[in-house]
Amino acid sequence: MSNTNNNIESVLVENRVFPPDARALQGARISGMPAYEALCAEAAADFEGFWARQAKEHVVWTQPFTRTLDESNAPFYQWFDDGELNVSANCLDKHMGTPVEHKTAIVFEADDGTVTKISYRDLLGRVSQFANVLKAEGIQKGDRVVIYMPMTIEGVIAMQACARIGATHSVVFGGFSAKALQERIIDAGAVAVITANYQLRGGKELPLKAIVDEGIALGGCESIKTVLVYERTLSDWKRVEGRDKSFTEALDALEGQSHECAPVPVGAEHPLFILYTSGSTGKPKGVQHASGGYLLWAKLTMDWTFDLRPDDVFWCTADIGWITGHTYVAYGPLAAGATQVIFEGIPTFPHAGRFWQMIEQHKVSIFYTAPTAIRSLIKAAESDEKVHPKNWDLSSLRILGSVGEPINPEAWMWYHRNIGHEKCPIVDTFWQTETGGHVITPLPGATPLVPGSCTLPLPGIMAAIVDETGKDLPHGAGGMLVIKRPWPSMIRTIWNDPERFKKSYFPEEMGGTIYLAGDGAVRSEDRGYFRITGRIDDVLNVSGHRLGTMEIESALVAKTDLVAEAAVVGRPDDVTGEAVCAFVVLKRGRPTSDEEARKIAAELRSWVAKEIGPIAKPKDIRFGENLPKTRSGKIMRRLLRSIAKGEAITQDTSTLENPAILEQLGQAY
Ligand code: 6R9
Repeated sequence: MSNTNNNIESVLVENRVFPPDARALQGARISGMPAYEALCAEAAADFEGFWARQAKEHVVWTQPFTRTLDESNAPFYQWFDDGELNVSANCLDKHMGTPVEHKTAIVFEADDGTVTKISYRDLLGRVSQFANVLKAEGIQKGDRVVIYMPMTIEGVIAMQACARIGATHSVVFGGFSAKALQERIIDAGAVAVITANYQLRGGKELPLKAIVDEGIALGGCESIKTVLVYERTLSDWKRVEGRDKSFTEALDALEGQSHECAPVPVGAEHPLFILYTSGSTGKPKGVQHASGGYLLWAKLTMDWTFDLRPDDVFWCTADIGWITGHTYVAYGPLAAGATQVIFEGIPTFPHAGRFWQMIEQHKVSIFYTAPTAIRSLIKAAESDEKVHPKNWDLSSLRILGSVGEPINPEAWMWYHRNIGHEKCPIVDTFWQTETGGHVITPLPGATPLVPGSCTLPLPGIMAAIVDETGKDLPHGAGGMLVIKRPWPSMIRTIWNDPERFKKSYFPEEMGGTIYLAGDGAVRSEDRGYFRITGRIDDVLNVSGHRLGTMEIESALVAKTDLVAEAAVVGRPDDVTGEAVCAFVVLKRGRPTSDEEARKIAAELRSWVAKEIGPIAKPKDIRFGENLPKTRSGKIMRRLLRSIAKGEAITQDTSTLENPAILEQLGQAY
């Protein structure tokens, strides 16, 4: 990947260091490196004691735990397993009778700029009422509920209401297709879908409920008994009698009944949610998280990584359809009693200064976004003075964050100068759907920052870089990122597929108990800082979204009237980090004109959008008579990656049956 390679080169010579200044150090929860090191030492000396202390301090237990960590069935680790709690009570009820009760929990800014605020007290009321709706629909503890919602207060309410009654939610990102939704409903065995009639993004009204109908109509979704519809807009939606209800109707039906809903205590290991993510095979993995350990992590990392203070205004721009929107929108900020901003729209509507305008308007003090957003806003600011961040007052900012993919030092420096005005620490947080929350990240009041590096593991996270056999590698040597000991918010299993869980994350060659992240990494020789070099499996990272190459390949070959064979690789892209590049063999042979090639490419793109979602659409499509293969018939992916990048071919191509295809594949549509 030339982009990443450039980044690597610039990071290799990266010797700029930004120690925390007086403002960041002062009053920080973890102030200075000795404080960080003391926590690490405590965790190393008494691992279980350390986590027990954190879990007692940060979580309200209805039944205290006596066992901290059970490793008897590793890698199916269990944390605090005889304890009981309710996650929603830890986010809402806990604050009643404290100064947080009447504090604003959520500042919601709609796509059109309308602002709505809700206090912790009122949010508790809304979540309780909606939890009563779920109960009235017969939804019980342990049932799975699919949530297909826009970024709204109601989306968070839906998640919290599930947690309140012990139902396991599975949020599906609103950009996923009917087919993707159907697959997730079936795999999770969901009994209900919570959705909205439409979502509003960039001034456009996009259907959600209609996609739910379409997904269910694809078949196999008989488990679904209820579809609850939030009427986000006034537009009509089609109703299936006996199955569908609007939020208003469902709430009206409870008229006269108590608005309260006692939180249902669940065991610490009770599955709070399943979130599907891409892996190396065609089928997405249902990453299952527990209640106790996950909630602990959401709360703890708000304190550690963001050094949250009572008067902060926190804004994480992630959608609730991704893990970042789970931990740092739906749970973490509420568990920590923060005021947070939730934004319905997109960063470029009505203009590319929207983020900066919102920071000024809501006096945001902690801003957490993805490198891809930063890069696209840099581009916009460079081409149009009017949307440059200098036009807005960003002095409320105290801490900046980055997540989702490696941030290149150039983007880091721009963020530091133009958004942070050289005063705000940038926390480059490395983590994954599977880790539940941050695992390797700077601490704003302690860690000297190096652009492009996620620096050091959080206390208690035993991260290391190893070779294929699990042997530690010296600093400076690139290898595989692993975490050698379990941690409370780790993935518990893959829903319905414990074998895949073991195979994907705990390789036998390494002993079967060490967590393999799936990323390559290297530690700097001087400080031992981690730098993530990218995925080592067949997973692409496009705009911070994980996409499996196999998933896209299966979608392409499912277009059986057109496609004979397909291979998908990633190539670097200045804005999205990586871009999807597809190599396709058509049944009818190669297109005979540019016009035909463009037409088929467009058809294939919309097909992939239908099969998976618009985010998976290939940016480049190249047509060949066949694909370059080794003698044993394996697709030469390394060669495809070189072609996709447009770089000189250095691989041995002598085994190619048909060298002419190299030329054919040179043209991208
Ligand atoms: C939280 C989230 C996980 C993958 C991960 C890695 C990449 C995330 C990163 C980063 C470098 C960072 N990634 N944060 N790479 N620096 N700060 O994004 O979860 O969607 O599961 O993606 O994203 O490759 O393995 P998820």
